[in-house]
Amino acid sequence: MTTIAFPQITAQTELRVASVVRDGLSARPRSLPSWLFYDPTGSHLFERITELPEYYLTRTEREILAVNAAEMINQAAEQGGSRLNGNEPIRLRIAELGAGSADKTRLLLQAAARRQGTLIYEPVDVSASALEAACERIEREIPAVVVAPRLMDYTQALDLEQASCSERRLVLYIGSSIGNFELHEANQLLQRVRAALQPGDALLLGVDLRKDESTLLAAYDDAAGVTARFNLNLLTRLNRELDADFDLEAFSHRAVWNHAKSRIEMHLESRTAQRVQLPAIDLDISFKAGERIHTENSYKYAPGQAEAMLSATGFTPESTWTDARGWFAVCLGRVG
Ligand code: AVJ
Repeated sequence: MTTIAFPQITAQTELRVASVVRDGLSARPRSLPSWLFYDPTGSHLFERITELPEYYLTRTEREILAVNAAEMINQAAEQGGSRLNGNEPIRLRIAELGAGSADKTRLLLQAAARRQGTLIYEPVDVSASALEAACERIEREIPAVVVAPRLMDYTQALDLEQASCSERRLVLYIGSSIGNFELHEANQLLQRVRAALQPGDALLLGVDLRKDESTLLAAYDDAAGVTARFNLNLLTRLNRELDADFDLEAFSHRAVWNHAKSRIEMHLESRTAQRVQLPAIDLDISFKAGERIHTENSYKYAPGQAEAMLSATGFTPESTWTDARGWFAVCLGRVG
């Protein structure tokens, strides 16, 4: 699908994959960026992760949204002053970073559609197939929503056309996707979002909070082994796309809690001393037994930290919603 509709983007992605893999596997310690997980198999495995009993994140955030969606929408639309003079009601236009599976998004879109009748929803994603799937699903499930897909890599640039003066934009960045970024990168990303918005616009940010280590580790090393398959699928992808000869049996999934950095790390650990060849990028690597490739960071924030990040990047934190256990937080930040 992607190949037919967007050949340039496919070619760009191939070049980008080759270049990040060459850099990451040559570096010490070796690492690969976590966006490489999301090929079609990886995206499917991630959907399965969100349903695992140990993976509390999706369930917890969905519950927060289910309870508070109407309040979140009303607040985004009505608080924070207005750039209008008259008393014409403000209409929201909802953008989302990452098209996701839109399962949680639906709760917010429904609440907004209830408030204002119809709604424009702009999912922003680098994957044309993810956007197509989101359009199809949302328009079928919520007829009051018009989907306006935006094909771009929001980690590189965010370019949204200016909302009309009777509209206010609400950007969704939920699912603790921001947790994949180092703190300085997360700040840059929020600054970029801020720069794409107008005064009065808002950002709804979902973040996973710190909790006991055993709960965190179980969420990233589930009993059914789905997360292990998700992690190892990265090697399958390199075998396919870069002609590599990774032996999947010779690597193990590792999830580690890095307390100093307050993040879960995922690694792929070489079980034995071995050589791997990646002829497409002219690379030949020797792994020592126990040597790791760092494949993901998933930051876990302290209470108040997300609000501090919003303040530091040009937003005013207005409200935070959380669950009874205080495991996950959804924060509304306003552009002043
Ligand atoms: C999609 C980045 C929120 O960090 O929890 C799930 C990805 N990695 N299991 C996360 C993931 C391993 C997930 N995010």
